[in-house]
Amino acid sequence: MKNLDMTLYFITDSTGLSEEAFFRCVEEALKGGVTLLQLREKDKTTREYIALAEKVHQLTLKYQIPLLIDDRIDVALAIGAEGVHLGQSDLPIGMARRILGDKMIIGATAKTVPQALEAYEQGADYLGVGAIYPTTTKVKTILTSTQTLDEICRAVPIPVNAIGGLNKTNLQVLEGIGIAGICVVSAIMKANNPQLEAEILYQLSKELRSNI
Ligand code: TZP
Ligand code: MG
Repeated sequence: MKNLDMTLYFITDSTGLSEEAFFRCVEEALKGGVTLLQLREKDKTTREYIALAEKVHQLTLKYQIPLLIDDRIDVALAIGAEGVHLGQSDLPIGMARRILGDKMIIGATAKTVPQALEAYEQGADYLGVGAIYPTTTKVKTILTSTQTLDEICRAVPIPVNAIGGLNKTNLQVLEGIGIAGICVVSAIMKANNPQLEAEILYQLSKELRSNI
């Protein structure tokens, strides 16, 4: 198993932001202590995705945080990212593992126990499970109950992160569930002070884990 700090997993979304504002937010989040970062772009061409990923990678390397690329193993390989995150409609985890080898991080989305078991058996390093709450981030998703989240945590030995509509005011529903951490997009991307928000979320996520 890889030694991943999943405490605060930040997923970026550049929608509606200038490049300057986007990078300011990403760097502030890194300063605030996010422990893993995913670049998630849905509307970029491959060249645009690569150009942005290379710049984000310079920042994540500076803060020594793994960079994962959403959906695109070609982009991850091209820029030398630390890993990828794959959804249920993306390349199957087993195929991605064969292409990427053992060292690269592969994360998978799972919304049910069977999906979680399959992703684990095919070589996923961690799971993202949600949406726990409705989300304003552009995503095709359905809600996952905290009961299912709990069952998934018990079913697989790899780290499981909760995702979807999470922010500093609503993490109580995760208490007592064996998650490794939380994933957030808008809580940090839309914060007035992304660094402070990341600091707060990091502490809250750590407290959640210590109370399991
Ligand atoms: N997968 C399930 S919910 C979600 C993804 C990518 C988006 C989460 O975004 P936010 O802004 O933290 O609700
Ligand atoms: Mg995806």
